[in-house]
Amino acid sequence: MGEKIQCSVIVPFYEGRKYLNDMLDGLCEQQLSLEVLLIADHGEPVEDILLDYRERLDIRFYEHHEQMGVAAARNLGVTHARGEYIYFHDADDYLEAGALDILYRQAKREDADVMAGHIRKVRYKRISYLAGLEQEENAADSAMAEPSIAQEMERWRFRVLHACIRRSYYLKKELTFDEANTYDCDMPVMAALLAGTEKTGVCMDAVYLKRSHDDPLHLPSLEQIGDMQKPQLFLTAYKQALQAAGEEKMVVHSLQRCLVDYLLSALNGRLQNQIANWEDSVVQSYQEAVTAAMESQRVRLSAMERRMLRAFAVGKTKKMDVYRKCLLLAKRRHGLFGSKAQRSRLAYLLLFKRLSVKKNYIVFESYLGRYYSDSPRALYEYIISQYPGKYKCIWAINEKRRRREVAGKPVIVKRESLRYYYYVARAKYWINNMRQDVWLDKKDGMVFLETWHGTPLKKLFFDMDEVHSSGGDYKMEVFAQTRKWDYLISDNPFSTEVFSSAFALDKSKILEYGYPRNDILYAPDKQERAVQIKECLGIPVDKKVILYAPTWRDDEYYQAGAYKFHLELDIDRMRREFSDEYVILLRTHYLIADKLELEQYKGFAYNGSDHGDISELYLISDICITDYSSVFFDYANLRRPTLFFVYDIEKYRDMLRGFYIDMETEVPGPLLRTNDEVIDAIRNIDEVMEKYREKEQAFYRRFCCRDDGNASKRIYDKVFLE
Ligand code: C2G
Repeated sequence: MGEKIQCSVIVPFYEGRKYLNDMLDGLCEQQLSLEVLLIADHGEPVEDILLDYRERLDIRFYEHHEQMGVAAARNLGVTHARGEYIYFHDADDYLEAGALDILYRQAKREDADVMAGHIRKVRYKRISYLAGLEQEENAADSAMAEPSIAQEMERWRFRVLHACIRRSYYLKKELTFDEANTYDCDMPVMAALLAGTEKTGVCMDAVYLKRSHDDPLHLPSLEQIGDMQKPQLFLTAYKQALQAAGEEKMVVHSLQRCLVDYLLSALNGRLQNQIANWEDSVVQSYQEAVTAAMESQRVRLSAMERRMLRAFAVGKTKKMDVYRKCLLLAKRRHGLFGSKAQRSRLAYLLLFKRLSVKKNYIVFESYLGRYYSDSPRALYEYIISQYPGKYKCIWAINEKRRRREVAGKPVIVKRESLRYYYYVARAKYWINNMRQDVWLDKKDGMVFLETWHGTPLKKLFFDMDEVHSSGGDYKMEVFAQTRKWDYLISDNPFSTEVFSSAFALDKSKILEYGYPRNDILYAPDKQERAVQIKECLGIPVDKKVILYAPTWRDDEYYQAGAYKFHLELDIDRMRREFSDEYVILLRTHYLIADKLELEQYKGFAYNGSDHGDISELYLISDICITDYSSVFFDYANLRRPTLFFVYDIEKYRDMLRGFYIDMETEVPGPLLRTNDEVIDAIRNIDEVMEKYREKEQAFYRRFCCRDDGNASKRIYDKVFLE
């Protein structure tokens, strides 16, 4: 390649192989002549990934033979760079198509020594970003007026990322990144670059996507690492940067703003290293630095922030704490005061938590209090029948009308009410099938039994590539919640493996004892029960039942916890074809907010969505149609035919979730994409059964091996008697 290199892209790499393709794909979509200097910092191997790009990119690969950090990697990159401009890129981020071209052209047009582009935060992989899944989140950001370079620097703490820096200018300034500073080596370099020239600019059209890591446990970004050295290193970098900025006021003020923001985050507990844990000498250095910064009137603060920082600067810790709490409460207003539930929470935090634990109290909860159902119900019914009067049982049931479904005479409370919080604060045992309320604290002596609610097909929590239905802190929230679990129930060896990775949970906590909710499927009187259930639902006893029980879709929702449902199954045709022999029983997932309109199919289509326990619906069904719901693992206990209506499998599997098993080859029934195929399969259900016999047998052996009708007993004995 004889042509002039316009830009040298310097990329340090340590770990996070899974992000590299996005970064390299982004670079492939730039037109300018560039060289990519990838400096491996003795972490995961990457050569195999680079091979695929050799044709399209001029990649130069360098290695450190021991881990030396980002600063050293960048310094090495600069010594090998030959381009007119140098450009620093992180290995886990990526570029919009043409972003670097735009940035470079603007730098040339303005004859800039430093031309910075626009950095946006992003949570998703490049394919999802390009498909527009984060557009809304970025809309506000795009509406922002063109900032000055100083503002852009404050926003990103003087990062050197995503800026075209004239190489001759960089070399003339004889800059190096401080290799002793693992976390904050950017600030002094950028400050020196900006202070030394007037030829700087910002180009908002050139967009760089900075990935927020949603799994700080397995793959933390540098920012997410909780190292005690960080505050000291930040301050060192700040002082170096101030020195480099010299008399350049704009740069000095922006640096001071960065210091104040850093300190506010530490004081408010948003940093990994909260200020309460800092050493005295470090606190003292910050007191001096912030006093100097506050003297400059350019740092804009709210009155409360200013008071808090002043109190900090003169060491008035108590006063500072009062201001800090006021600021926090003002922010958390919605968390603690607003509604009834929030006031109950406050009572929990301030009062109930101080009360002693009652050894015979058990709190039960299923699907956030929406149903009296599932494994908590099965365990409860086992306990009250085998140990009547031994325990005081409390059920969280939200709707009054559901209370009459509950067997025995438990205390019934509404979830998140005052009484709910009173009982969860006092009960020794909690039995829940979902993640518990994030506010709940576990005291010594309390026992949390998590039953969970299904063998997983779709990827869960720490195994999810990216989370579409929740915010960026989701995985860490899950991590904190699951630390409180003493036992987690698993239905089979497969679930045990998956749960230990998906919840990052030690296997010693997992009870692979089978599902209490499936005990009913082995009950000696299940035939009689089936007749009663049919009668209760108004289904003619002589009709066979097709159950349709699909799951929810992460990207189709109204708000958190309320999802949309679109009925793709052609009920009209089903009625025409099968109403002589069958009825259809529809059951939406508990997260679905939409109500089914079945009036026009009276006598053929029945709505089972409101029925507490789906296991009772399994009992009366002759065929089950589902999709990606864990329903089919439980239904397999009955050894009856299952059909999979998977009209959107590509989207569900590839974009939203990913699966643990291969649906094409491992499930016990056919994958059907159209209504024609569904109707055909029902018409020929015996042949379908025959065709899938071997798969069904293997599936049953693999996933139903622990269920035998006695799971409740096994679990009770372990948790309550041992
Ligand atoms: N369920 C139901 N009705 C449906 C679908 C599901 O009552 N139409 C119940 C079943 O008991 C099922 C459970 O809810 O086992 C979980 O539903 P999934 O569709 O599997 O979805 P999700 O709630 O996301 O749980 O490990 C399991 C996973 O966590 C999935």
